[in-house]
Amino acid sequence: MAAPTAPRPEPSSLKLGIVCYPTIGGSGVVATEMAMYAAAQGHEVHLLSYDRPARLAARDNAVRYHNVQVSAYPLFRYPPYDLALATRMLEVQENHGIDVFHVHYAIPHAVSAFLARSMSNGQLRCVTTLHGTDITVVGADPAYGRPTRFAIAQSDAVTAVSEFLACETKKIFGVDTPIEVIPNFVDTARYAPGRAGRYYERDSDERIVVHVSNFRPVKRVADVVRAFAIFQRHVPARLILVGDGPDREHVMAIAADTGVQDRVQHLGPSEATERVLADADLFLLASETESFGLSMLEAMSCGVPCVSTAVGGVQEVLGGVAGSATPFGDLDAMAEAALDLLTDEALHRRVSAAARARAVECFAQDRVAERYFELYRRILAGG
Ligand code: GMT
Repeated sequence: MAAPTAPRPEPSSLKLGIVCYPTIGGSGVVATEMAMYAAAQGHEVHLLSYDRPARLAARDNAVRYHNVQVSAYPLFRYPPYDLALATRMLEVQENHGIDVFHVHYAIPHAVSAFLARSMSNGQLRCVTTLHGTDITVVGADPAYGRPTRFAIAQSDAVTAVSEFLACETKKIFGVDTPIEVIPNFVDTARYAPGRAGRYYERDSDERIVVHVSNFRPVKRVADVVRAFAIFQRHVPARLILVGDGPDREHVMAIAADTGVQDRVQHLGPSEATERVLADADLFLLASETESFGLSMLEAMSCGVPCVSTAVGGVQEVLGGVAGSATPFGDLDAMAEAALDLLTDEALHRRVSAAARARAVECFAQDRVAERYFELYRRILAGG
């Protein structure tokens, strides 16, 4: 955060505090993967959240988890999570001598970090990573905008996961704080083509189309189903929906309305997405806005061509080679792009190889994580 603290000698191994939401959304996934990667590199990593993140629980790792408990007092209609988090950050700072906290998703984490830092007499350093709706949807809400803008400006460093999001942040908040773009990353060894062998029983000509998300309204999963309903008339295909969230029932109702319920299969969020994606022929995303699209990157890393709405930072991820971007809400265009990829074998092979190559060259975990380590060290060196 902004107040000056004495520069410290650069330690080779860092003590990191990572704060995130534990849910299946991309910001929690990126934060948890970063925590596990940093711990595997020999750094001491403390992860703070209100629940143990799913990805952390699933694998053995050296990350130390700190639960943020919010007590419910009858007076509290809305228990103050931001205060409880600030207190937990301060305790972890005092007990473990954290070098840098890295908070993922600005609301309310950046505000809690500001409070913790104020309570620590400026001893606490914090990087804030902006992910998407913390700026474009929630951050733009007048109820949250001013403290979020303030806390972003107070961070020692701010990063955004795409150029689009960095620009939106400046536009929406009018901040002149430098925002470094550090994209999301993927474990290209785990998300790899053909790694899992055949995952689905299927007829030889049946195509598997996958969508992965948190089923929030912004994801427009119903549009994924509607586009699928259009192109499955021309090619035998099955739509696999992975994840869960508020729109799931609505989405399954749309599948019934459009007469494709037998061709749409919903898998819960705990399904190993790397296995599902590795055996897919196409990834579909119909979001209204998407600062990055982490699950799309995971599909690319598995060599799966993607069709997405041309919104937010999606094209920065696709790079014009990993699939098609079609206008938001234009379901015919989306269906046509999908059909092209599913019926032209040479095109599919070419785009599949390009998607994998782009994931490896631009978004591999080790390279991107190194940029965060550099940033932490710059802050510690007082830069
Ligand atoms: O902003 C959200 O909807 C939640 C957030 C999350 O926690 O999943 O998603 C955002 O962050 C992801 C990770 O950086 C990005 O891949 C998503 O594109 C972004 N979502 C939106 O912009 C809608």
